[in-house]
Amino acid sequence: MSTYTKKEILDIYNKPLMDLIFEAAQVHREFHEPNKIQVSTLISIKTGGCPEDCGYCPQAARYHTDIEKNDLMPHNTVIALAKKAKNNGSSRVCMGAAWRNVKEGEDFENVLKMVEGISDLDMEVCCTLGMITESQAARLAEAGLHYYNHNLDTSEEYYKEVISTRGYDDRLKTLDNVRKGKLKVCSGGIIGMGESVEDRVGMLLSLSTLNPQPESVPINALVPVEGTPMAEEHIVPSWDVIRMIATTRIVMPKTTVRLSAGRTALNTEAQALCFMAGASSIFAGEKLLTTPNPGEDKDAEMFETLGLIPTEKKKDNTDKFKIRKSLLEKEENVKWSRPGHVIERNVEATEKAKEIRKELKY
Ligand code: SAM
Ligand code: DTB
Ligand code: SF4
Repeated sequence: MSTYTKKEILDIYNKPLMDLIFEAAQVHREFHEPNKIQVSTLISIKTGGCPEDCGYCPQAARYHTDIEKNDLMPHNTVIALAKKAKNNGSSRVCMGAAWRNVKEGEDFENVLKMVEGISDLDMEVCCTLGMITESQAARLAEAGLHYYNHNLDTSEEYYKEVISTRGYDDRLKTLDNVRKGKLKVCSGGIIGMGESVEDRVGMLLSLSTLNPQPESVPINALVPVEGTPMAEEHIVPSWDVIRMIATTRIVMPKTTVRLSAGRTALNTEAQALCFMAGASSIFAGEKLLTTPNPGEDKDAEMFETLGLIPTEKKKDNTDKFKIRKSLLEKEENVKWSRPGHVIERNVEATEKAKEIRKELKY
């Protein structure tokens, strides 16, 4: 894997904008279908009351923000929201929980069942639950999780200005656990938090030198929220979002670049330049986790205007997949209460079952 130095990434970021977009678009077209956009829907399965002090986050308990706090959402509600998301064209659901880390116990067991339930809807599943251990990552993978999101957020140097309750090393350790647990890595960050261009580039250096590089990199523009320490930050100029997306695309050619939080501040023209420059995914719906997002109607209009097509879930819904999956269920003695609801699975899976899971990436 060839990677770029910090100086090289900085030079890319600072290119004349037309050159930067053109170069990024060339890389994008080499590895991705330029008119296809993967669409994910976020579900905030546990909202607010988080013990961490991330300066941007409305869900930190210590900031007085106007969000509705909730304990873990019931299984049926999550599945109903996932079905709705599928009907609205999403191929993936990302469940977010305002936890510092995943704790063993009832809540984690319930999250595993949610992962199974969504995966049985033939959708891809992603989670962002805070820090996790390698064995928790492995259990999520076994339940059918595809990606785990855990952002580096900014450069190692600027991290201390944003969060004091954990360090950059903690973040990197979780990413390592995610990899070892055989999950795909989704990790990116936020721009517009008062960081310098060097910090943006520092974050891209950290991400692009992970080996292997993350399969997915969300680029968020800060959504300043009343009550958080970053409430008074200015909305980041759209040019910075476009530069950041383009640079990400060039230094991580194969990754899915997600144009994430902050789209309500971008008009269709600015988003079009982001897609041109390599963004290949968005979050759909009226709400991200707690903050506003453009909503399905607006996005449908934008897709129509730009001739973009939402991608479907990667084709594993083949007969071969179904046959192998039913064999796997036999191997693991899976018992169902009704379709989609596993009530028992032999966790001491046989070697054969493990092999099939590996083969199916399931
Ligand atoms: N608690 C988990 C964690 O921190 O990893 C998962 C949830 S957390 C809300 C997921 C990500 O949302 C953060 O890492 C951050 O990048 C992004 N985020 C949170 N608040 C944001 C805001 N106001 N604007 C933009 N992005 C934000
Ligand atoms: C990511 O990088 N952005 C998404 C997803 N990963 C989980 C979350 C954005 C959250 C924005 C603030 C909010 O809505 O609370
Ligand atoms: Fe908690 Fe995650 Fe928000 Fe930080 S970003 S306060 S860890 S929910």
